[in-house]
Amino acid sequence: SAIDAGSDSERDPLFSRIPRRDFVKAGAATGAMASLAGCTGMLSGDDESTSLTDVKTDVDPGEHDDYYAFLSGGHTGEIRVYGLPSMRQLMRIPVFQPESARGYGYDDRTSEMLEDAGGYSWGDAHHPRVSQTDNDYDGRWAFVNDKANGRMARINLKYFETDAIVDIPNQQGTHGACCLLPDTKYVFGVGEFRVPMPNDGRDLTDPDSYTSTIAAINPETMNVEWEVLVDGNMDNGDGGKEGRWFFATGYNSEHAVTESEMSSTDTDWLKAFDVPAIEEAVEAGEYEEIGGVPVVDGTRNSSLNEGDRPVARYIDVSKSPHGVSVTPDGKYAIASGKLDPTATVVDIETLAEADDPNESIVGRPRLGMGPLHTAYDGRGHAYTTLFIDSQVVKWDIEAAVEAGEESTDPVIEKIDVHYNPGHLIAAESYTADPQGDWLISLNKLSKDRFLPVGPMHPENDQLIYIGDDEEGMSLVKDTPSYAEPHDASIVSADKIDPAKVYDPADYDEEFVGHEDIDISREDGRAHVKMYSTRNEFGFEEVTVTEGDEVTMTVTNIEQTADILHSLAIPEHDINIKLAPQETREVTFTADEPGVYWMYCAFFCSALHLEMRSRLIVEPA
Ligand code: CUK
Ligand code: CUA
Repeated sequence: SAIDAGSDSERDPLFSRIPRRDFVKAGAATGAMASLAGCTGMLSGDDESTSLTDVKTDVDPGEHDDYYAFLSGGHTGEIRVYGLPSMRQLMRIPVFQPESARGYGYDDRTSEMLEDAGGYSWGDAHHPRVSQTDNDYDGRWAFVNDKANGRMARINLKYFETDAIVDIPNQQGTHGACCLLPDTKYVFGVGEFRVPMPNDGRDLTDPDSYTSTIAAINPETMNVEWEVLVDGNMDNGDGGKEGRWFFATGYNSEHAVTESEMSSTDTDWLKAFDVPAIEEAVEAGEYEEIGGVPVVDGTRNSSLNEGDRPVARYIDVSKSPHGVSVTPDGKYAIASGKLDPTATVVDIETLAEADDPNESIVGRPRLGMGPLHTAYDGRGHAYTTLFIDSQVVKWDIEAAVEAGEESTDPVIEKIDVHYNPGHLIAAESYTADPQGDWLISLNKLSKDRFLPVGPMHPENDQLIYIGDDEEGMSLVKDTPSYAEPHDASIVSADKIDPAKVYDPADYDEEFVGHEDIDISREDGRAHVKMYSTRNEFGFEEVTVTEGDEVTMTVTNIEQTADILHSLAIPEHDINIKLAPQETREVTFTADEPGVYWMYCAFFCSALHLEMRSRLIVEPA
């Protein structure tokens, strides 16, 4: 291994295998750069005053950004929407966790959705991927995985809200998430943690028989169509551009359960799944049904991996590879070394014919310490985060293929980031036609870059301009962010068309207009239908009886964009957000007699404070 473990006192808490002194960078990049082969003085590090006169990095008041960036929120469970290049946070979209400003998890529809998806109160959102048609963003959906509870969620980009979550059978920890292109036929959930299959009490102490799966999810129905069992843990994934191959990195080919055993061998696998071959196996009934899903055996010794059309190919790469991404032209899959200073370039086209999939390895650029994730500018360059070096390295993909073997020659330039980057993402990097202007480095540590706010620091998302190959990369912005973005997708603003108000036809709830207000009560159930508008609810008081199960159906009848109301009910743990033309329903038990002032929590007008109504609960 290229990495030696230091003594305990030197170890960094985030990356315990690395002596701390090796990766805390002091000054500018200049010193670190001097030793780089292929470096031609185009370093931003030695010239902090790099002119960006031609580049508009700021967005004036009242102006719009050029891009939407969808950042995952890690274990906050949400998605954040930024504008680029301003890096302003435009919106937060709760996904796996209840959130009161959106009334997400408080009304009947969203609380039932969260309940049906396992009833967990949190998730670990890592990889937001936006749906594509013909290898370009179509603005329909974003998908994101839950690494904690083995789930995949779908966000509707008309309303910027989560509209479906699937609890993936047989997966405990869905890590990688991505789409099979060109047309998002499937969303793949890459299972990380190996568990007994099914995990029902069998094989508890026999780790060798644990397995993990990839799951193919239909983006329209969010049903899991099939899964594939594999050897080893899986990590990140990316789909080919041509609809055939899907790639997943993995570690723990040892099938161990401790860290030291998991990294004892020198190689692990990049797995290449042949999607049509898997579909044929499913079609032919060559699967076992586990957890209600057809599961195809893709382990190394499976009979489905014999013959000339194996369902899964195991490519040997240096130990514990982390990120994998397919180049915009669809030619290569590039896996990053993590514990090894190289990346592995796999020629996708030759995979189908190769007798030994290792023959498809065509390049191994030596990039630096701790390579994690790779993004693209569409001009033949790759950008890889170096977690340990705290840098982003720009390198030439074809030069890596020409070099063939391990080489530093493809490296063009490195830039310091602050500090310890995980993912990075370039504008439209996941499409066939990246924009090549902006890149965000999602740095796990900010250390001293911001005002101190206690022992928990923000992370630092840094904006880097990559549009000028002569001048090189330029760091233009630091953005503190709350724990803990892992990945992002950056989409041109004109490819997304959000609704300004709700279309009642898109949801099941019954629209309650001025004429439709009603209170009915039958068999201990009360149904209240009312509207909300500036500055009143449909009823000034609502009377029910102690013990009633009360359903309130409430519509915001405003036609005006941006006039939101809510219905907050004290002591009943209820706050439902109501955007213009939106109807929501909430059901609760009126279990304590008394008077409860229902009010509107959005500041909707000068008389917002007076927008209220009484819930009167009479003793039974
Ligand atoms: S993983 Cu977190 S930095 Cu979940 Cu994509 Cu690499
Ligand atoms: Cu409606 Cu405040």
